[in-house]
Amino acid sequence: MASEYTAKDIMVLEGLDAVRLRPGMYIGTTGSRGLHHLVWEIVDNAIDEASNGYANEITVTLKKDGSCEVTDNGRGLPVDIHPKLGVSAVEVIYTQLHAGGKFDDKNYAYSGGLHGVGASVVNALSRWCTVDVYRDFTHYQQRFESVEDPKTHKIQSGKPLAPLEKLGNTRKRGTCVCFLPDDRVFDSVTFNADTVRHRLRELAYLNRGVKFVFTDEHIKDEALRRVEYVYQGGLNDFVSYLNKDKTVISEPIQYEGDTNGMRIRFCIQYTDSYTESIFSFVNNIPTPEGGTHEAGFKAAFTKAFNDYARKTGVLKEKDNNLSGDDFREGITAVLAVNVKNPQFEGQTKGRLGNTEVRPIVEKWVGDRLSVHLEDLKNQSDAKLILDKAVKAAKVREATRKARDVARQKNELEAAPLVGKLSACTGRDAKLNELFIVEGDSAGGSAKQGRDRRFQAILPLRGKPLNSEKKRLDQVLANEEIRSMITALGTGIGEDFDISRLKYDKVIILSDADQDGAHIRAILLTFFYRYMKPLITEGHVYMGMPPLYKIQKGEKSTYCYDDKELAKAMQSVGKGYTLQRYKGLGEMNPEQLWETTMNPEGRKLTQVSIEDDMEAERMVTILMGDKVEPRKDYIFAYADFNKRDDFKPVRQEGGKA
Ligand code: 28F
Repeated sequence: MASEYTAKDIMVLEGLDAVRLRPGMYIGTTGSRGLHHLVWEIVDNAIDEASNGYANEITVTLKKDGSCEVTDNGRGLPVDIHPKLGVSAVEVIYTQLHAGGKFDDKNYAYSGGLHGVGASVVNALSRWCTVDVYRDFTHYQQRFESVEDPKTHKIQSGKPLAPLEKLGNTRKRGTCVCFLPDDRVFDSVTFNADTVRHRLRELAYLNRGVKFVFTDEHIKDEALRRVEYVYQGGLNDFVSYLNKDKTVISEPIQYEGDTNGMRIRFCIQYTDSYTESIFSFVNNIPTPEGGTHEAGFKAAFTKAFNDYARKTGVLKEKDNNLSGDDFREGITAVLAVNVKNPQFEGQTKGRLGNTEVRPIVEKWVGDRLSVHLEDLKNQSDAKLILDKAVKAAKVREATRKARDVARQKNELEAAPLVGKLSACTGRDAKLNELFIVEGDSAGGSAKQGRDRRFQAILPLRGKPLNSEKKRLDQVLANEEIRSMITALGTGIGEDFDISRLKYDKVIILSDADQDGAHIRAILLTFFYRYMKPLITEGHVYMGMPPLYKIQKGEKSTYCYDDKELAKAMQSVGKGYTLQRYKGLGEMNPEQLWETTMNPEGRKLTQVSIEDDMEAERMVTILMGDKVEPRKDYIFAYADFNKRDDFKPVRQEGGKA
């Protein structure tokens, strides 16, 4: 039970101007991710209050004026005066960095926030911030502003306009924080409603029974403007949501508990698919790159099922163990752990590093799974999972040769496949780029137009196999896919080893038409299912060929979308010729180099997984074998011929 906090518990460390000076240090970037971190920080404080059992409803509202309001129905921030500082606890928490007592793990055992930098960062990076506290039948309020000193033009971040005020009586309980992000700090201060909505839904799954209410005041339609997420089933409901458009073949297995100062929860359920989907979290923070908690979970899982396979005679004394891959084929799993001082690693801080976590998770999960499999009532599912794993092992054996080629275990076998590849002369994987080009004619132009020192070309003849819902042997039987695997050099699935990647950038070049979009989707599905780190580590890009060329005399301008075309037509005036490119193949090597391959002027869109859960569902719906969900999705969301469905980022100058 949380003991009572009062102002004296708050450690006071430093002012807020340091935050505005180097915002990246506190919120990562001043781009969209950093902007939304402000929301997550306040929401996490509300969630801490809910996790400690004092609140059960959290609301997030995107206001018309661009501000974001977050409320909870908890005890309300403390309002007593800090003995040393002579100001209220509210003021200390919102004006002192690292205030908020979260650093000792007395009451706030697991703080989910931006690793505890506290709400004061939000205040420091906002034009204004208003805190309302409803506590002891009294409504308190304090407002903060980041104001520019007219003389020095220096901005004082997050200054209180007045001490905490009593505004009157109330029957409400809880805390309400409303802030307007500072456009002098952020590249854009426009919140993305889908980003907020998806994250709140995820938090509702991870915080069983807590109701999350999201309102976007920019939406007119009453029905779409407000949505509630509350799941009494917790991770069970999460797995059901992830499997909504899949064919499940077993009952969910769910356990949760506390051990060694950690909270561990997991839920697994099998589907008829051939790939695995595991989503792991630490203190509610997604860890798409896995880490020690996931490693422990997988190890426990493989051991428990191998032991069970031996006990039931499915595996004989002389048989080898089945591999983790085999047991995880078709699994959808959510693993959520809460730890006191998580260390996040990796490029996007998406991997848990704490070494002590692995053995604890491995033991705890292993104990529960082995008991679960022994339990008579679970026999049928256990047998079914075993049978699926044995089949997967057989398929894996059958593809050993092809997989070895994929892993380039024997260069000899790999050779013929590489025939299609026009390799580059450079050997520096940090510099090299692989263009995967749709069609032979475009492939030919790319080969001629490229800079062969660091640009390799792999032309694809027609559409590669859609790997979703295909067995590994079918995937590896496809020549296009095999040539890609061989060219990249990393191997796939369990064998995938990013350190063997031969290129820094893998650039997909396909036409700007439906077929091109379909090829992009097929390739991204393959990478997502069999080479996911290629995406999460930021190596996959989509090339953007121009749609039009405007020519007047000697001068020609390339336009990449309709907006650029309109601007170019305006500026070039009368007497121009306009060429619309139907496909890459219409450009000669020189043009293809200039417009699409030359690092100096090309436009590339880097592929990233903003929301792992949504990516999983999208791939399942758009590429899976169920037609209904796909049709519904397309009718609901597709806007045909909308070119700016992915925004190209202009490649910085200088060599790739
Ligand atoms: C909309 C955002 O921030 N809710 C919060 C509380 C409640 C207490 C608290 C918070 C001392 C220094 C830790 C109240 N009464 N929603 C929120 N609700 N913080 S933040 O205490 C602050 C502690 O930092 C609270 C008794 N004990 C704790």
